[in-house]
Amino acid sequence: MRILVVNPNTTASMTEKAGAAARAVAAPGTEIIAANPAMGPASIEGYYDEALAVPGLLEVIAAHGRAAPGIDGVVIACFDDVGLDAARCLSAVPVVGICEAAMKTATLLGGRFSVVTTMPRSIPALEHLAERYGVAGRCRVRAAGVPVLALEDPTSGAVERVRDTIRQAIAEDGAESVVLGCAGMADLARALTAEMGVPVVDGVTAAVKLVEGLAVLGLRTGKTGGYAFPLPKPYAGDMARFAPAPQP
Ligand code: 5HY
Repeated sequence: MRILVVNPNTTASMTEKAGAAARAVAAPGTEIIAANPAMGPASIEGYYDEALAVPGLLEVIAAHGRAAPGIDGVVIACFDDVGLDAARCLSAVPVVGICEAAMKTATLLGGRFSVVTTMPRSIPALEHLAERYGVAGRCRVRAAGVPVLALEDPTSGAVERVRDTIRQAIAEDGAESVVLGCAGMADLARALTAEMGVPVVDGVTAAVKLVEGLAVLGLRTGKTGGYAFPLPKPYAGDMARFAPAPQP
């Protein structure tokens, strides 16, 4: 089985970190391909970055979808589940976003959970996703107040800020589990689970196990409704190369 883990931003160290976390939990025989686009934002913090990360994300998925041997599933390794719906239209194989994977995993581990993300500007988008995934009533979203790329710098103090925010979530929200709200935190889950005394969920690894499960069950995205393949039509200007091709 081959799973594409795509980081929609252009920071290679974050892609490597997500790839390493995925490989650490992948089943024997599962090959992880970690990739990021060459175009787009260096990190995704808020709606504007999110919107402009989508074309690069879709280009990476399309390229791997056309490649041989193909892929059996896709993980979108950004906690905003960037371009999830468009990716499910484009791809024939299961596509799972790390936010949805982590939030739904947390619902299996207790009643209330808190999400600890990076910047306050990321909170509204994640609250919308919690609504969409049907978990808003049992989830609180908090920000550690650290830029995404500070997680790539061990001298930045970012991890300590994340720790402090988790402790606050446990003390003040009654969080029975905590979800790490950024792919850049994928390497922290196990140590934080041991330290904090509550399950700390990382979305990258949760999504890999979900995609493996769907592939083993032989289940793929339904193509009769909203996730049908895009209709072929001309695209103009710089977007011409994104014009949907007729399905074989
Ligand atoms: C992420 N941004 O997982 C999100 C987290 C955030 O570049 N990778 C990013 O803060 O929204």
